[in-house]
Amino acid sequence: MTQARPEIVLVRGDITEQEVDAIVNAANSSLLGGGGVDGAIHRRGGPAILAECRDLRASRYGKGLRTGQAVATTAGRLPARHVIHTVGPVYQGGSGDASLLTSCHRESLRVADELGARTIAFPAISTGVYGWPVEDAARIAVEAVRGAETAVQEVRFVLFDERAYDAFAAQVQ
Ligand code: AR6
Repeated sequence: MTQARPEIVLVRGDITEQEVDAIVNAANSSLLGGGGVDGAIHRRGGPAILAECRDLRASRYGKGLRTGQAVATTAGRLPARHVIHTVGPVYQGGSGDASLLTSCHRESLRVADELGARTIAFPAISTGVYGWPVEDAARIAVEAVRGAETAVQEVRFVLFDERAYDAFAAQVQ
C-alpha cells in the first residue's frame, strides 16, 4: 500500500452529492439515524443503509458504535460507494475531548484503507447538534488528516455553510 499525504480539498456543499469512494457520516452511537448530515444521508441513500446499520447492531455492535470509532456500510442510492459512519464527541460545558474528534478522522481513514477507497469526503463532524465550535473542530480535523498514514489520495471536506468553509480554509492555507 503506497502511503503519502492525502491532498486536502475544500468544497462548499452537500455531502450526499459527492462522487467519491466513501463519504463519512456524523452519526450517533445507535447507528439508526438522526438529524443533520445523518438524516440527509439516510434520506437520500435509501433504506439499504439503515438495513446494514441494523445488521451491525444485531452483530458486532450490540451496544452501539463508540465515540471516535468508525464502521462502513453500503451507500445505497448515493453516488458514493460506501458510507463510513463515525460518532463525534459532544462539546458541552465549554469543552470536549479533542482526542475523540481526532480519532473519528483517523479511524474513518483506516476503514477507508480497508475498503480500498482513494477519495473520501468528510463533513464538519460534531459542529452541528454536538455543538463543537467550528473553528476549533476545523483545526483538529485538518491536523488529524495531515498526521494520518493512509493510502487515501484525496480528503474532501464538504462544508455546508460559509462559516464552516471559512474555518477550514483558514487551516488549509
Ligand atoms: N452536507 C454537509 N454538511 C452538512 C449537511 C449535508 N447534507 N447537513 C448538515 N451539515 P450534524 P454532529 C453540517 O448535526 O454535530 C445527528 O442527529 C452541519 O451544518 O449533522 O456531529 C446524528 O444522528 C454541521 O456543520 O452532526 C447525531 O445524533 C455539520 O454538518 C448528531 O446529529 C455536522 O452537524 C451528530 O451531531
